[in-house]
Amino acid sequence: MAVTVGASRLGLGSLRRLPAASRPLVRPGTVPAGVLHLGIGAFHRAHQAVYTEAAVGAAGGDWGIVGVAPRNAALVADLAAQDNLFSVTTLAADGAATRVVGALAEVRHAASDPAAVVGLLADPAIRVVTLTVTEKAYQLDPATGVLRPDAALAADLAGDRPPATVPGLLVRGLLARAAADAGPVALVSCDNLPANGRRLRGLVEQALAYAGAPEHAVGWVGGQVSFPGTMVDRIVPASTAETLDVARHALGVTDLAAVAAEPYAQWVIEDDFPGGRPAWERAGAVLCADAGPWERLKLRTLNGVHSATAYLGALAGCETVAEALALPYLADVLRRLVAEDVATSFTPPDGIRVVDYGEQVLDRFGNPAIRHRTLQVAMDGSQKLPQRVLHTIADLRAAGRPARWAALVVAAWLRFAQGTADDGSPLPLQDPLADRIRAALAAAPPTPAGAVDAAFALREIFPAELAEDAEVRADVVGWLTDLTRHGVPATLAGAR
Ligand code: CS2
Repeated sequence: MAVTVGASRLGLGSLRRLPAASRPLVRPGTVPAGVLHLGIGAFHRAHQAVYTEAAVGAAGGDWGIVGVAPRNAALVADLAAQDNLFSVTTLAADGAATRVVGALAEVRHAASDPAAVVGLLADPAIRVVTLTVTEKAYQLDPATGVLRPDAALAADLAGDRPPATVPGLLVRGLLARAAADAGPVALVSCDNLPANGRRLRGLVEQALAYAGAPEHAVGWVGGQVSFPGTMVDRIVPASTAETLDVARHALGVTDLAAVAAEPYAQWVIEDDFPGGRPAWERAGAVLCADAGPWERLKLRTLNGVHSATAYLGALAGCETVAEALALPYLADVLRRLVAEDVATSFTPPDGIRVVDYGEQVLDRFGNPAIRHRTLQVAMDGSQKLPQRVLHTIADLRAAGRPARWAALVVAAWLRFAQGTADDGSPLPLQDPLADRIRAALAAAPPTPAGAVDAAFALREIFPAELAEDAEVRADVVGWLTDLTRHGVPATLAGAR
């Protein structure tokens, strides 16, 4: 007899019917809010929400999360209809496990209700604000760290409308918090940027100045707000219909906010929380004084190799990262990128060998259960290349060393940005600078050297020092010539 499962929806009412191993670690709805999170995408739900739930489960505390979606109204509606519950499916190569997470106390939609978010930022109960808002939200010149607001942020900071951007919300919220003297708070960037804490501080301080904030408010922020840096890590692809199917199968109810992730997770956090924090160390996070070495390790190795795999894989017609890794010779080339370029470009955290870390990264990328699309990782390349690849090149060149493998990644990005895969099919350039990049390439002479010179002239991406380095230029032109003439497989085969 056919039984229909999954007709009902995940929510408080269906918790009792879940398999015991799939139930939340805390009683949902009973933990008062203490954390405000901006950007409740898949990554937050499978990372900070999981850590925070485990911390509260182990050590208690009023650290429920108020989750804010800047734009995605459907996600807010889906979560609200599920009493703020969602599931995380952990996908190991040899099986999956699904658990409902009870970390969210509330959800909000910033675009339709900015006043609620501003109110929360000024609420004394909120003592930690975490952010996953992607690289492009920070709007700082990568070379100088100077705020370069786009039109939307400039309008927010001019103050003649309700804030529509994340920095705009932060500024308005902090001004309200200062006016209410609502107690100290930590603003915690969980985005994949180097020195993300310092960057967020730079953004907030400059945005306050730009907005003409009164001196006492600026002083209050200076004394009451901390900006701990963090390194976050877990591979969490965008959810698909298949993700929801797997969750429904495991739970017996429908979860429209389900996410799936790899088993591995890491969180390194600078311990600077003037208003207190969840006991994240009880959930396996590392609390330390300086997350910098961990950030460099992760951004240059994991993310650098990820981007390399994504661009080369997409050009070769591979849909997923795991599929791309199986391209002949790609893993060999990535190993040389790690051993010869990445590992020699910086000093890793004590006790870590970059080459071993790189092997672990390749293992994680090869997980066949994770269907991470190359095009997802390829997105926003202009915002990712600096910390993932260009800093490696800059440090190697400053030490007088070559950066040949890192130059291959730049060439692969450039060929991707030119818009056609090896088989001639179109590749989408999803990037905040897409128009600038396309225009520069369209105006360039139709040769690899012409394309490299045009790209290197984009100061928002390539600092002058790197762009004027003849050896780097020659390496990138060489690789781009190979990729253009022979395609990815032959380039990799010839590269060994
Ligand atoms: C990826 C990251 O999409 C990307 O650019 O490189 O999201 C990556 O999966 C995470 O940083 C892993 O922690």
